[in-house]
Amino acid sequence: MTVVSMHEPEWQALLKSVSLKSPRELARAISYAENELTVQVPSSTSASRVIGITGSPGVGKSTTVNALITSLRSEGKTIAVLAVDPSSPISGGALLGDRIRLGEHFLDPHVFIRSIATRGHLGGLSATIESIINIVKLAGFDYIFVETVGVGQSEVEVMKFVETVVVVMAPGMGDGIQASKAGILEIGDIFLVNKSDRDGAKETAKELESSLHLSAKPLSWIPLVLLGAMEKSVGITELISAINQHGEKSK
Ligand SMILES: Nc1nc2c(ncn2[C@@H]2O[C@H](COP(=O)(O)OP(=O)(O)OP(=O)(O)O)[C@@H](O)[C@H]2O)c(=O)[nH]1
Ligand SMILES: [Mg+2]
Repeated sequence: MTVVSMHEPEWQALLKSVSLKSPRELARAISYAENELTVQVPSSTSASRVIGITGSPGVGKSTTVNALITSLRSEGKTIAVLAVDPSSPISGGALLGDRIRLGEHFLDPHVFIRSIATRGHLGGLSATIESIINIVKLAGFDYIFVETVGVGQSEVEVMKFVETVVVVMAPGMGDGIQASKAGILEIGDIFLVNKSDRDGAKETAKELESSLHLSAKPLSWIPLVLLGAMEKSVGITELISAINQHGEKSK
């Protein structure tokens, strides 16, 4: 998509028109922010909950987001999903089709799904993500999920802009060791050991709990470790309640 440069009044008008009912304007504003590193977006006072979902490739982050959407939609909540891949310069559609398994929700007008192309400008990623989250907040969704792949430094950067960080892990992937290296243990508010239908999930959860215990600081929030099988929505109620509980605590 070619993004034409905008004058300030035009940009302000576009921001004003961003709402739940105008996905087109929302998409346009996001594209603009993706391309213009210096856009100014007023930080919103909206009540949207912003939740980061991170973890190694293939652990089930998108499956988790999918299960969250299904459950929250049944409560009438509105949801936006931003899928960020800091390591990949691939843009838009292809990435989205590949990475997000949210097919059934694409046609739901109360669910906004967007892949964020970072076009390799690592330095600008944080600022861009912050602007984009603020734009989506202006639209007033109940929940905004930010999915980012991997457990490296750039994911840690992205997670600075969310209120609640859910780290997804899976049994038998050596996630515990990787996590402690990348500082994921420090940023996680909730740890979901997914694929509990597979061997080793309980052990992974136990290992994780002891690593968290070792690195424990005096905290106002003690990170929660949950087990789940998101493909079958097993543990989804507990996950949503943990997310909401963390939101209450951080007010
Ligand atoms: N056995 C089992 N498999 C699962 C579960 N949840 C997800 N999977 C499978 O794990 C694979 C990866 O799931 P995704 O949700 O795409 O994982 P992801 O973390 O979003 O992957 P990337 O975005 O590529 O990093 C898929 O084949 C899923 O079907 C689960 O609860 N149990
Ligand atoms: Mg994914």
